[in-house]
Amino acid sequence: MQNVFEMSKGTRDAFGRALATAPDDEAFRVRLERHFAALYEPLDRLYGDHPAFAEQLAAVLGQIAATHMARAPALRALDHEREITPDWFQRQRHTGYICYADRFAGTIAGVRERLPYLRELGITYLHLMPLLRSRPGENDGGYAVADYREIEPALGTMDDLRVLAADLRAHGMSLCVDLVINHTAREHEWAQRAMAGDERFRDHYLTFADRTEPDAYERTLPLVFPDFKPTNFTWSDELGRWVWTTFNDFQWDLNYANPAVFAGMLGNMLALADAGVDVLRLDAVPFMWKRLGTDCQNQPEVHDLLAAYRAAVRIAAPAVIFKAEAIVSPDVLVNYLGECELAYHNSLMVLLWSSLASRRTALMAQTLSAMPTTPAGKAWITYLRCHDDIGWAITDDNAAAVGEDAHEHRKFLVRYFSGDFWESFARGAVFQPEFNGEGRTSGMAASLAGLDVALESRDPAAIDLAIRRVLLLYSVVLSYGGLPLVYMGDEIGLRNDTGYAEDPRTAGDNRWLHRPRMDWDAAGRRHDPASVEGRLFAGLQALVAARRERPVLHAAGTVEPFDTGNPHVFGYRRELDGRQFTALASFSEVEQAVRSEAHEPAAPACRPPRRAGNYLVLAPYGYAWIG
Ligand code: OTU
Repeated sequence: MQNVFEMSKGTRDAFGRALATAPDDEAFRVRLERHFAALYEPLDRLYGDHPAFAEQLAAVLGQIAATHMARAPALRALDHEREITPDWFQRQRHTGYICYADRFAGTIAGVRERLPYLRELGITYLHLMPLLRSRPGENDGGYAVADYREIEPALGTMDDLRVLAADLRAHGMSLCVDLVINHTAREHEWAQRAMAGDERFRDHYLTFADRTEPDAYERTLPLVFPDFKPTNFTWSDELGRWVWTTFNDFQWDLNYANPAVFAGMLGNMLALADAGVDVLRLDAVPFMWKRLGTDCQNQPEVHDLLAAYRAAVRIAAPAVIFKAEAIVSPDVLVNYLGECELAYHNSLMVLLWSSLASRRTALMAQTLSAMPTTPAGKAWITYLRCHDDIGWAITDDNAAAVGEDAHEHRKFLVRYFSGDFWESFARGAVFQPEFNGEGRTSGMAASLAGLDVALESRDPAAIDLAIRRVLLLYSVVLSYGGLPLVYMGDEIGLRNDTGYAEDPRTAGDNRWLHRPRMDWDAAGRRHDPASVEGRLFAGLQALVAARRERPVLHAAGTVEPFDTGNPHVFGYRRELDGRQFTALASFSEVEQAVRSEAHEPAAPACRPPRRAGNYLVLAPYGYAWIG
């Protein structure tokens, strides 16, 4: 074996010890050697001085080997296939769908029955929102996990998940699930044992005898949910200590400076890999490491943790990839593609909505052009909406470069999308109004794009514009570059659900406005071309099909926004292996023209624009894919 020659002395010695206890399985040994440095070196940096390092490293290696040896034949075959097809998730064949299993289809078994619906839309990747057993009562939409080895009983069992994963696999589809890695519910066994007085488990969390340290941290620590609670710490009577709780008071942040926490969470990851999950969405990763005097996000140690996890899973179950959920500013976002194959492009999402409100595309073109290129072999998750609020991550520098004030623009967006602006078509809500003196935004895509207001007015022209807005935004999501996700219900224009206010478990959190139940009656109208559902479904289906046909949309291609000469029209070019693709997207409700020289249709276009002399004319909220 050859990789050993590239290891440093310390790594090689550790590798020698690891090999001595490794199972006698050639594929495993080759992989262990190939990825050992990527596993060991970050762990050594993080925990080299910790008294339990040797013991926990042995536990990590033991779990990796056990997972590999117990891997089902179908998953072993997939491991092998993906090792020789490492770009599988970058391919233009893939389009994803995100939903809560219960809201979409009641149970995990119910989801299986609805797969034909997803396939009809062209979906090949299914992200099911948290489905592990969460705490009873309020649980932040499942992001407060009490047991990582069990499925939420109302949704089914681990076997149901296994069967769903196999079914998806048989149809060339993959399965993504959430792994809430930054915190557990206070009902989790680790927290329970800590509260029962076990010091070993107390060290799984970040706890403090008095306010001295919390106050010191809080001098530079922002609040994610300022309207839920005024501090990042929660007093526990059982512990007699303050506990670090970045999110809700029942979500206890884990102490990743303790190698037992690393090893314990790895076990949870590997259990999901064993169930046949393809993609792990790692929740809230920026918060995994704390440092006094900082905002305690995006610390270098977070990247060491992710790198070590990445290597561990790559050795045990190489079919599995990671999706980082880091909703951070555009300058640090790309770092998450260092370790994870996928990361949410929240900048693109924010800029799409920003352009829709302002009808201007300069900020979008500026911000996207200034972003570093996507690391090779990785892909953005492009999306329009998800179960979370929209946090208006627009930096001062990018805003200033186009003559805007970032704070004022963010305030404008929050007002605009809550409907509080004279000509706003949107009907969203303000989430966490205390946040930065600005707030954030809740609401379904269709509602933010004006469908509620239009339907109430019974004005066919207004309804038409709302539909066009949703399709325009999805035209960019599906072609900008990356793995696109459709948020459940957007394909039929599902609107805000105000029912959340009646249920005490959800009433305090208006993100439930955009977590409706699937409306299968409405979905039943999807083949009626005169209905809103029919127009959106057919429009999206056509975009997904057009994407699939264009090899240039493989995520390995490059993308470059360009100046279309018209402030309302966003233009970008993609290129891959000599193939070219140009897209135009008009954020205006009236026709817009752009000079045609720069984007001569070289190949058949999807939605070809009308020609008028030297100009291409885009319909209201029109888009064109050329090439
Ligand atoms: C995530 O979001 C989840 O998507 C949310 O639904 C959860 O409430 C939360 O974690 C806690 O588990 O702050 O406003 O940079 O922005 O992790 C949503 C990442 C959030 C954070 C993100 C978080």
